[in-house]
Amino acid sequence: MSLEQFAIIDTTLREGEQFINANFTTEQKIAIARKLDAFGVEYIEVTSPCASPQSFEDCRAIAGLGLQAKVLTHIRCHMDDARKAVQTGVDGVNVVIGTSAYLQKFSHGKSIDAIIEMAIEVVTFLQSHGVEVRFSTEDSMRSALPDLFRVYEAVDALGIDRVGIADTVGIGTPHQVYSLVKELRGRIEADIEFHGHNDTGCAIANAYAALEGGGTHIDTTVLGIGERNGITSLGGLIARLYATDPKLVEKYNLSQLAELEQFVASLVQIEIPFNNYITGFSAFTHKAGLHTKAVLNHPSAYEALSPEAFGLTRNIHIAHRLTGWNAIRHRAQELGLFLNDQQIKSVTEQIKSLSDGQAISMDDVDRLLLDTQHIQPVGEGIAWGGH
Ligand code: HCA
Ligand code: CU
Repeated sequence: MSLEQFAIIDTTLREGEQFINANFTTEQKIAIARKLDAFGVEYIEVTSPCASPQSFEDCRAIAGLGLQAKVLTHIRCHMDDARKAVQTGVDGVNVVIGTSAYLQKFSHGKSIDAIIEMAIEVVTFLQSHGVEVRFSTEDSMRSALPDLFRVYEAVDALGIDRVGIADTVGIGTPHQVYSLVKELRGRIEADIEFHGHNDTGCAIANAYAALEGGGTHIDTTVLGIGERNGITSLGGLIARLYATDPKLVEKYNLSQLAELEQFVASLVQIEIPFNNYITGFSAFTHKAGLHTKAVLNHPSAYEALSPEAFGLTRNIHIAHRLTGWNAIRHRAQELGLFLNDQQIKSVTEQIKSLSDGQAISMDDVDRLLLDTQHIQPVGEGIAWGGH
């Protein structure tokens, strides 16, 4: 039943800071945190206080903002880090250590037994400071299952709040993520968080599969920014959930998504991609005649998501050779013109021929319609309005 109960942990201020162009000032971090809070994410994760002196101060500043969202920081499984984390005033601490053979060998050199020993010490220490605690296994999808379960079961036995599965290199498929979460759900009591990278384009699908398998918390960033090509995007997850059932995301202020994304995009100097979920510039543009006809009759005919729900509008694109006469008739009505079907069809043919040779604009379409109106014989048409 996690689809009904999930929470979003937005990590734009931690994973997002690992995006190549991210170099947020304190003021920018605070502005992002406030916008995320206004959007309604349940958690905001910020960079480790151990990363740099300013990171420590920023973590403290954000923890002290009095946001609705809980503020988490993210640390290595190390007592020095844990001691620093509890000095920042955060609500919770996300602890991580690699469990795959790659990371055991090339990152920290620790055995699974040693990892469990450190985990117990760090988690117990954090619990004694009254913060929410999560323990995650970095590179989970390439870790041996018996190792993963041993680690998760050891921290679960401590009464930990949450464990995390991290698809650190974005290699998992939805089916694999679903199976892993499902199996884990049957073994432990704690909540289950999923953090998925997007190297192979599955980050949103994997996050959704995690929820279907019984996961409770999903990591996102605004526009999916993060290390390499990033993780599950906040807007993408929202789109996926909205399409399943708008009620699942009614707890969020959906009309603020576009502004939040614009803000972060400008800070990290990127354009919002044309094919972005919800806010891409063509996300609600309908073009082919077959589509525009049905959308004008009933938008859901070709829309899984309603632009209005996100404070956006749809665009009916008709100035091209794939256009259809129903959409041209609709445009004539918008212009206050009354043309009969034969005239509309004739204008449609003219638009198609014209745009076979060159790109044409909406002005060209309007001019053809207006010209047709002017040449029609007296008594055959009624002008509805000025133009
Ligand atoms: C990283 C760490 C992490 C941590 C995820 C988590 C990952 O590689 O920078 O804490 O669950 O992707 O493994 O972002
Ligand atoms: Cu990550």
